[in-house]
Amino acid sequence: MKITVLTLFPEMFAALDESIVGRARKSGKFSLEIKNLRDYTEDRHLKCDDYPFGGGAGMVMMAQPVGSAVEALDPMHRARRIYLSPKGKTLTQERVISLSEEEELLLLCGHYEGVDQRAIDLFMDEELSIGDYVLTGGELPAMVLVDCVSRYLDGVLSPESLVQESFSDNLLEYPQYTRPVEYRGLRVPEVLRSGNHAEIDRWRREQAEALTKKMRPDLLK
Ligand code: 9D3
Repeated sequence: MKITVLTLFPEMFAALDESIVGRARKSGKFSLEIKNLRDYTEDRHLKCDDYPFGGGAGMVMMAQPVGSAVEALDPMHRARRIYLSPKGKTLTQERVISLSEEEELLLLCGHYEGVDQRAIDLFMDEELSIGDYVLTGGELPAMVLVDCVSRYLDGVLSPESLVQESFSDNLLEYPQYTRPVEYRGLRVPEVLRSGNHAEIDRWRREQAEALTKKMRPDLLK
């Protein structure tokens, strides 16, 4: 997969050089190009935002840099073009999986009060939010999307991890422990050291059900 990101704050994306996503990129499992919208402005002073028509607080990102960037980077409209926006449909794991099957994604990050509606109408396919809370821009949501999608690309995670996830029945995960056996007086549950895998599976299932009932009863309905 190829993912292109359009943003006024490319340096924020350094987070995606690390950990599992960073490794997947370095080993060629997918490519990620972060493009600065400022490089596409035709304004003499490199301006990319302006005051809103009709008044109101804050600034609006101009249509021209967005349009020029999209036309330069995805001229044949091969990419699924997604605007990260608080008005979008909420991203779900189901949508993450379907997006991971696309060949190309182009992600537009708004900042300030958002992007001129004409750029969205003319150049975007879809709007996605990551949840009902207010952020300062679409950069963190774009990183969330890249992170979630990259887990489903071939060779990024072990197939076992994804299979286990799909068999987890919409339950929260059971508690995990590693060495040492005792930490500050708290011991690892004996069953996990018993070697009895039927017992271990049963214990984990019970823990997952109890935890889900307590913390996320909505998932059981
Ligand atoms: C005056 C109304 N504005 C402030 C409440 C609306 C507004 C504009 C731009 C609110 C937030 C933002 C910046 N957020 C995003 O670009 C964004 C976002 C989010 O804030 N929450 C969840 N998902 C997303 S995706 C993009």
